[in-house]
Amino acid sequence: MLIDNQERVGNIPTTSAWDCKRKARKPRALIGTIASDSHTWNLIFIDLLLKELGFHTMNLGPCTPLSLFLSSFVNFKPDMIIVSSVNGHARSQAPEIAAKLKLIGATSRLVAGGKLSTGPEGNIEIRNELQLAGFHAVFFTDDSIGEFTKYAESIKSAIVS
Ligand code: B12
Repeated sequence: MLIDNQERVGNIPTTSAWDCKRKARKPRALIGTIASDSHTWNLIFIDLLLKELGFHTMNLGPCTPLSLFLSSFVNFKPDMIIVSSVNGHARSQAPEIAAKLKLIGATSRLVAGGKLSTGPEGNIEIRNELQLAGFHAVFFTDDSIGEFTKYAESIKSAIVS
């Protein structure tokens, strides 16, 4: 059963009812990309991976408008938001997503991953920039899927246990 945000913040249930509902719900993940990126299979890959890990997912598709990220955050109330991008423009376009989500009070874990730049040399700088912009985790290495899987599992266990 999904827990409505209103119920979480406003009308706090008794401990036993709360525990029961928390154990019952799946973690939610919102998946999208920067507005210029038309690549699709990266999004589908992350979507399927998270479904396999037990997440309830919403895939916003390629060239995700920023406004769709914001409205979907409000409606879907994700525990984690993933910005997956491979066209090399995440460095310049992903920070705005973090900034606008912060403005509307989003507290979800915010993650970026994929081919974030046009070469491997700037990746450390890009990770630092994106973390400064508000991303909690940035994945770009060859073993990023393994690291990301562990990260997602830690979010899931914080919610369901
Ligand atoms: C298919 C493809 C296209 C298709 C996309 C069709 C579609 N509907 O998806 C088309 C022809 C439209 C296209 C266009 C372009 N493309 Co293209 N494309 C590819 C290609 C060949 C395969 C991408 C793919 O589908 N891979 C399959 C998926 C499953 O893998 P993936 O995307 O790599 O994602 C993996 C990882 O990146 C990672 N990952 C992704 N997201 C995340 C998120 C997290 C959190 C984590 C942990 C991991 C992760 O995990 C995934 C699975 O391993 C790649 C080259 C390649 N072999 O990778 C180039 C590539 C991505 N394209 C590239 C470029 C430059 C372009 C264009 C700019 C070309 C141009 N001049 O027009 C345009 C950009 C269009 C745009 N506006 O974004 C470059 C990007 C360069 C960079 N980042 O340095 C690549 C790498 C080709 C290259 N070597 O130069 N492309």
